[in-house]
Amino acid sequence: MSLDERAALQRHRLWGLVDRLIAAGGVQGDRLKDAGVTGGADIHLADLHRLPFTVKQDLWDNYPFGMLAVPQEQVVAVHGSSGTRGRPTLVAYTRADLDLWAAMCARSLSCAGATADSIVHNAYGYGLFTGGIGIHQGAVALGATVVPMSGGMTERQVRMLADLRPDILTCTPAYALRLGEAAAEAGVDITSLRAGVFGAEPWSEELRAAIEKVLPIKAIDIYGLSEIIGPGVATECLEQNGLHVNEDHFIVETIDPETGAPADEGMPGELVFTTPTKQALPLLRYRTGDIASLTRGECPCGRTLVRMSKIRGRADDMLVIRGVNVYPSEVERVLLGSGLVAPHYQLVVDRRQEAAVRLIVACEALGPGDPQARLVADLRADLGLHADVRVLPAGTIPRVEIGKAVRVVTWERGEPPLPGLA
Ligand code: DLL
Repeated sequence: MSLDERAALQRHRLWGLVDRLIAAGGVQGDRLKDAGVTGGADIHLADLHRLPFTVKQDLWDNYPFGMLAVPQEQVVAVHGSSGTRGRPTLVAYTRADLDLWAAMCARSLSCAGATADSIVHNAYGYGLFTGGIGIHQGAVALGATVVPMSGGMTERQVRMLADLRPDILTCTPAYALRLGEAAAEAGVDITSLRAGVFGAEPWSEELRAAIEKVLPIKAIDIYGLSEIIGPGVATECLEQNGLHVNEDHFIVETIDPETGAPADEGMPGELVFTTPTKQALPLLRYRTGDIASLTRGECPCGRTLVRMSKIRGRADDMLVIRGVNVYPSEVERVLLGSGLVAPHYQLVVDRRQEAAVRLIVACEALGPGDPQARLVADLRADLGLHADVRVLPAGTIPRVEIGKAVRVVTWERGEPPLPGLA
């Protein structure tokens, strides 16, 4: 679609959204009225940045169904995220929302080269989490064959990879690594695979390289969050140069997380989404907490959709260690970039002495030799980070079988969270 055509479509849809929110009369409608907006006809795309934000706290305050913009009998499904910390965030879908979600996930899969002839091995978790069922419905909408594996039971997964010969693998990046290693250990042939669609957690370019080493695939990044729809908000194409945001349905902005002012194009900022076509839970300017940058301009693949960078991290996942701010994914980049350690690591924030919080980087060496001193120096040179690096025996760092990887753990008192740290 040309940029002008899409802008016209977005404006038309935004108009409808503003009218619906005002008519629904919930927290978002009230805020619009307080801001002096009487109807969607007043609002052009250029005015979007003046409209009120919506935040996760609004969903919690109105839990479970207080933010619906349709009568509850029109809701056909709920999903949610348990959150690595804090309360669950519950979201709701009408039948039309499920159709939209399936179409968006079908787009994501086709970004990775999937077609109606594909077999999609789906190892995202099925359940309240949006990953499994979202991708499942997308594969069905595409006309592909979906294998609904869910997470865990890795041996059985490897067996199915060998027997059904899928071309597309969908799971978290950490589990992709696990599956790659398990397939190698079992000595099975997984050369049918062509692409993997990996997301739900931050992952660096270095982790991508590690995955592409153990699996014969292009590793494609998919981004989404329950509040906006689930997976299918943005996906890389095979060019692997940024994630195309499905902005005909999810209008994206980046803002300065401190001031809320628009961030400049190409500069990192907090992603903010507006969902003009969702029915049950449409959101106006929803602040995600996720940090990325946006780039306009055509991609060699031909898509004109705005592209977002890989997520640097969530604003609330940032670690502050002796005055240095660092995202876990930045530590991952330095560790894996060294080529000296295996792609399994954990960051232990030692808070046993509140006045002297320190970071212990627990990892496993790839080969003989002790990379400890080199990694300490690299982290200091690259990130200004003073960290203790502990190289542990192979297999010590817990491997991800189900759900999202836990990259950061806190040590508050007592025994260390991993053996060998004391
Ligand atoms: O994780 C939806 C999803 C499922 C996306 C499967 C991709 C694949 P939630 O559980 O609500 O939804 O968690 C959303 O996860 O705000 C980000 O912080 C993080 N996240 C999701 N995808 C990525 C990604 C799903 N590709 C939260 N890179 C988001 C980095 C991601 N972080």
